[in-house]
Amino acid sequence: MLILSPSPGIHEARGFTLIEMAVVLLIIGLLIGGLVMPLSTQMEDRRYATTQQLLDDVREALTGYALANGALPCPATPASNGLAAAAGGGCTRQHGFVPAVTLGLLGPQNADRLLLDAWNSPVRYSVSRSDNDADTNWDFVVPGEMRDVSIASLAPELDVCSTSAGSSATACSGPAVTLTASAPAVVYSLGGDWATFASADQQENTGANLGGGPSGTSYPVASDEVWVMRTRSTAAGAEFDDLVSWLGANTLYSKLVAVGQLP
Ligand SMILES: [Ca+2]
Ligand SMILES: [Ca+2]
Ligand SMILES: [Ca+2]
Ligand SMILES: [Ca+2]
Repeated sequence: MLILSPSPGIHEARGFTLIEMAVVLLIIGLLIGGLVMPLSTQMEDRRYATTQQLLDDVREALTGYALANGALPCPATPASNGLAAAAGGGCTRQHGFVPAVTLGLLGPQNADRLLLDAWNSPVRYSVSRSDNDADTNWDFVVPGEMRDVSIASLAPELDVCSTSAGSSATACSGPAVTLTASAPAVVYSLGGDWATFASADQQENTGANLGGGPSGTSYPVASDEVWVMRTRSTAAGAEFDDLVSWLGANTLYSKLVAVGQLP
């Protein structure tokens, strides 16, 4: 005789209870939420990491250029076709852009031949204008000047602080907030909010404008010798997503000595 109805034991083992279904749906919901919701955050993280790597590459290229030439390159301008903007072998431009063509750096460029960060904004580059032997040639950007002045007398003056509070045009407010007070060069990105850069700390990294290139764009650049670098924040009034990197003077000296560019 056929038994058409399942035994009570099999019937109880079938399917999911409502509570089990609710737990499964909850887990799926959390997984989807975890993947979808912070997608913009993940993309921003990636842009930040990509730009950090780009700044590292630029620093390495700057160091290599100094090893070969005994000086750092002058910054580029929107009108210099990606080349170091130097007139007659000198350099009188403190704030500008990475001279990507001079450095042979590959990467996306805009219509003004400026190397772009992950937010399609040009990577900024500033140099020391220290002239300790007072011959009107800036010591770090004119070939032979570092050697002429000698290590003991070289005095790069660029500062990076962890806050803009209390800073002057030439220094951070004190040692506790000073990341460096003697950088020969600073390389920086204004991050995703490069067009607005709200907050005092981000405004510390701008202050002037530089244009004159084929695109007609006028770009905000630094205006003095002080920058701010700190952790990212989206807090209203305290926004910060800039990336500021610098060459270490002593690292540069030791490498230049090793290849005979400095005695
Ligand atoms: Ca000099
Ligand atoms: Ca200074
Ligand atoms: Ca920014
Ligand atoms: Ca500043």
